Amino acid sequence: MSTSTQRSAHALVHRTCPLCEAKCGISVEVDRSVQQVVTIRGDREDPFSGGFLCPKAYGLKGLHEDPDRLQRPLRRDGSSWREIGWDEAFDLVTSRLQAIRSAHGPDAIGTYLGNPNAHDGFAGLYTPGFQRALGTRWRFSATSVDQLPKAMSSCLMFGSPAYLPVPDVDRTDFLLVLGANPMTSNGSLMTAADMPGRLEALRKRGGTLVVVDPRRSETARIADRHLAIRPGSDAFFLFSLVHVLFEEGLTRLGRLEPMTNGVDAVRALARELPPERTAAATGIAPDDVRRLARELAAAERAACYGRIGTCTQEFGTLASWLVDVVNVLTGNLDRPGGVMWPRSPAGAATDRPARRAALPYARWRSRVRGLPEFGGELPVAALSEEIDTAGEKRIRALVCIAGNPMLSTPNGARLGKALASLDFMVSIDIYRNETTRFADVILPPTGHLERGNFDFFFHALMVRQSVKWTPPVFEKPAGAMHQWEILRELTARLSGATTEAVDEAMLQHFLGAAVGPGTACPDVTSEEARRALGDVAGPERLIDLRLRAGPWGDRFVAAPAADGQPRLSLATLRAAEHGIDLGPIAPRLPNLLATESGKIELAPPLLVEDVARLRAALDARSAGDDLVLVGRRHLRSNNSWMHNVEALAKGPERCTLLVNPHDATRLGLADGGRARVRSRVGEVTAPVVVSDEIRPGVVSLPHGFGHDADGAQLAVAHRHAGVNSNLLADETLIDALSGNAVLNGIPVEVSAA
Ligand SMILES: Nc1nc2c(c(=O)[nH]1)N[C@H]1C(S)=C(S)[C@@H](COP(=O)(O)OP(=O)(O)OC[C@H]3O[C@@H](n4cnc5c(=O)[nH]c(N)nc54)[C@H](O)[C@@H]3O)O[C@H]1N2
Ligand SMILES: Nc1nc2c(c(=O)[nH]1)N[C@H]1C(S)=C(S)[C@@H](COP(=O)(O)OP(=O)(O)OC[C@H]3O[C@@H](n4cnc5c(=O)[nH]c(N)nc54)[C@H](O)[C@@H]3O)O[C@H]1N2
Ligand code: SF4
Ligand SMILES: [Mo]
Repeated sequence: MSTSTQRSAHALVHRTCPLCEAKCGISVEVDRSVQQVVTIRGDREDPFSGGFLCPKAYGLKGLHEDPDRLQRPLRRDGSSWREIGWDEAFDLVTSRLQAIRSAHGPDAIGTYLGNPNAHDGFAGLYTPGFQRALGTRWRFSATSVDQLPKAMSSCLMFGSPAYLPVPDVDRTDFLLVLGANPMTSNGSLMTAADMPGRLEALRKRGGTLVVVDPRRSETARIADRHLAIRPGSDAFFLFSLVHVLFEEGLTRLGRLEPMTNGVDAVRALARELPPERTAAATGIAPDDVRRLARELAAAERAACYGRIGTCTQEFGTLASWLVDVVNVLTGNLDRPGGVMWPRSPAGAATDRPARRAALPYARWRSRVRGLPEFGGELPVAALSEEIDTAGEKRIRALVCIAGNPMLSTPNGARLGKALASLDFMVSIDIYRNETTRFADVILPPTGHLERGNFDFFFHALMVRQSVKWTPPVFEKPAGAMHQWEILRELTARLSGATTEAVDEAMLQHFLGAAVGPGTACPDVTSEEARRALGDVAGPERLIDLRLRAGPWGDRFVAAPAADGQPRLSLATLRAAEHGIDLGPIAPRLPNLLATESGKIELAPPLLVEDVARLRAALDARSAGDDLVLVGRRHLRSNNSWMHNVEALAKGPERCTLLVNPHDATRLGLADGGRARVRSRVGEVTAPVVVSDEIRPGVVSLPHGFGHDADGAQLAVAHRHAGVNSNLLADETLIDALSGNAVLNGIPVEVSAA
């Protein structure tokens, strides 16, 4: 082939990275003649990311080329696997699930949804219908090892689990970060490409960054101040901060005042927890708390933000709530430079939410431990026991979609035995890994560059509003199926319908909410909308509909916008391949509030009651000097599943135990040696790194490793196996209110190995 024909097969396409929440624009150079990625760079013309990339984006090339990535359905027979056709796979899955359902009822089938579901917007459209077709209430997901406490506190305070306030990092003067490491994670529940650049800009404009974290994390290192808190004590710390705000007359709710209930109740609760009373439990000096309260109150615009460290702990819901209590009391909720609610271009056009009648909480409970449902899901810490505890109502089959609970959820050893005992398991996944090796059938969807995407979730969390359409980079390979097609097929078969009927029902449902009387498009009829949307079934037409009826939608009218604002439809997005800037976040209160009272509930009864549990723990916390385990993330790693890409996995060992020098001496551990870590439920051995970046009394081990399982097909990951930190996580340790697993602050014993 001559160089010119080689070049003519090259093309440059602009997309969004699907790997994490930052949603960076990527420019992918492809060689069409061989369907390969030549290179991946940051898209400098993307208005949201401006060219920023982290190293993981380049890993998309390795992911696309990975010979271990599954291309055909796999069927297990004992310990051997063979490829089967899609029809045979669907027949098998539906007949087995139906048989179990008719014999034992729909709740005999459990479902688990993992994190990548949130990054496949097309599939996400088809998941609720699939869940309805299964009819089970025994639904689990990564939510309850992640943001469940924040969803719950937001629901109680503002009326919806979707109302997650996002820090306005680009305009704030003071950012207080608890239990998050955005320099490495690139931000979470805060979609912000280039967090390093945004934090640097904050410092450059004279702003202040304070980080509260047991480890001097990559973010703490660039902060003005780092407060090395004892794990699991954020609720004490925040209560003391609130105490000082009241005590020194520093609260100023401003325009929030008339829309807020419960200020006095919070004042009364905080009265008992001055910083002097909580210092032993938190490890933070009273003067540091007082100074922080004064600075927060003095800042023109401040934002308080908490993430994984504040959620995955014993008082996760209280800590998540108190983060926003601080934002309200300092008048920083819903104002520029504080925390705000971005508008989603595919969301509701106006803020006229239905007031919440009943909380989506504890409407049913798990069978064995009685853990509460929230938002239609049960806490995943209960999954093993719901399978392995005898009883007519136990879970006998599991549908696992883009999830790796073996490495992501507590007590991996017990879960492994439970999964092995199931009557039937099916995984929808791109790998045969630590979890999917237990499945009877694995259904592999197309890879990340072979599918289109639209970021429903993350558009609603963007620190600056913007929108981008991501068509596939490569055509779907012959004989492959997208995840949305797999879910549509399963839905159809389980409900005895055709796939056409599944699509039609979805379209009607979406049309009902988008056009006609009482909607954002009152003068548009269903028929008119249908004509405009075209008759190609599938996700694209639904997204077009949502965009057109959304806040920036064209409302099915051809007239150009008079105000210079874009008028969105899928066609306008297709024409803007780098994405469209939709401006800074704007205030939305009081209209947004969906609480029964129509006000911000600063002291919801469920949370107030839970404070008794917190208070009861204070003395034990203050006395305890036991070692506890926390996690950490690495820039080149993505939870449990980007470890099979050599370009990312190579380099120094990452699955190491960080130990403070003081503890190392006490325990007889040497840097470079090995340590045995034991908890109530398990034991692992890991290489030791002695460093004062971790506070005394705390050791840190990343999660998502432990790739040495028999039956997995992960050649690269196997060479960098590491150990599964969730063999140590105890399924009985939960935030009692939400049921979220405790993954930070696990009591452990450490000794030299
Ligand atoms: N100890 C400890 N445990 C933790 C955490 C922690 O901080 N510490 N963090 C928790 C958090 S925040 C999360 S979100 C969870 C994550 O928990 P999970 O979602 O259960 O695990 P992931 O590691 O994200 O694994 C994703 C799975 O999806 C597959 N996959 C990847 N992309 C796709 C795709 O596009 N389609 C399909 N069908 N499959 C795909 C991968 O092969 C893998 O099997 O882990 C939690 N567990
Ligand atoms: N590179 C990379 N990026 C990722 C991921 C990844 O695996 N790798 N995962 C993605 C996912 S699914 C998520 S949810 C996000 C998570 O995003 P982040 O929450 O920003 O990420 P983490 O690194 O888990 O940060 C948690 C921090 O909390 C600290 N911590 C532990 N216990 C406590 C405590 O009790 N109190 C306080 N105040 N701090 C505590 C830990 O030391 C750690 O520094 O990252 C996303 N981005
Ligand atoms: S930070 Fe990295 S993984 Fe996340 S979207 Fe950007 S390039 Fe992708
Ligand atoms: Mo997560």
